[in-house]
Amino acid sequence: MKKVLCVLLALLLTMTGCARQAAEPEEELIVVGMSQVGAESDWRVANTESMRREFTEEKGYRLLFEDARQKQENQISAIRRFIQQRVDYIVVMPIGETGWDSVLQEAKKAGIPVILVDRTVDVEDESLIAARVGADFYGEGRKAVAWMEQTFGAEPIRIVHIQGTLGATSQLGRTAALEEGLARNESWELLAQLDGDYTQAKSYELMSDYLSQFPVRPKIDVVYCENDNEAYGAIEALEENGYICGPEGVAVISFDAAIDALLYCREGKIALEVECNPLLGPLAESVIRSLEAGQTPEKNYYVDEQVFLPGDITDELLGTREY
Ligand code: GZL
Ligand code: ZN
Repeated sequence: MKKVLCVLLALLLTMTGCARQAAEPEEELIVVGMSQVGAESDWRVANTESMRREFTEEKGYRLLFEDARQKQENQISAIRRFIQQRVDYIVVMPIGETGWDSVLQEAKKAGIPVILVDRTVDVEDESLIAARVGADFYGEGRKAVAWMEQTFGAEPIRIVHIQGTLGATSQLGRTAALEEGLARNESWELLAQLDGDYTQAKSYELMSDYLSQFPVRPKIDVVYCENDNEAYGAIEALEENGYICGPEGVAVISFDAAIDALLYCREGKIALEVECNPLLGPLAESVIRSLEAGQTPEKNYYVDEQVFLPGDITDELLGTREY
């Protein structure tokens, strides 16, 4: 008899228990549609991880994440799907700066705020963007060029320039800084400008093709790589062709400061690392929080970034790195 009573009591408890849950309105999740460029670099993978860590159910979000595989048309169709699904916010890491006006007009008409992360877009109507969380890419480039001016002064130097994805804000800023440096220093010679598209494979291939055209290896003083994955590809191609990357040979400059690149830098294979911080999730989430609270966020949020020389790369520093 006692057993029956216990079973009945347990049954009653679970019944009221699940009834209580049913009675509590399911905590309204904030639905965020997120369009990511792709997975072209270590930086991009770390950026995705940072965003996913922030927009979780525990923190009150339902994240609809779409990877555009490096194609703007995939980003535009993802944004249109987010509008149809009537998400609460759209977060875009835009691949390039142009071609966004109409789809962002559609988002505005639907009353869905758009937050840009990382790169920016070039639109007529600034009100299409609620806020941007990213970096000063032109400033990053200027840090690299300042190091070149300090290191080489008016010495004649021969430079190979490997650009990032053409039209990306990060490529435009880093390229502008170098081109200004070339205009300022007539003893600097630009040997080649290659479109590395931020990938290791493409940079390896282009650097190898470039070097293969010479019967005798040309003197190269600096290879200016617009991200670390390009630097990995360029270093492999240079070393295969008998070049030394280091203080006695080619000075490789790179952007992002991923852990693998910092290790190359500690060995001296990369002369200068300009940090570009991918951990933009917390800032992006704080913008949505402020919009949820009815506040007007800043137009631009910039992350702090530094530069690293071989001597800076200690075990302590490496221990603090998150990507
Ligand atoms: C920079 C970002 C760039 C990184 C590359 O914020 O746009 O794109 O520097 C990435 O690694 O591919
Ligand atoms: Zn940056």
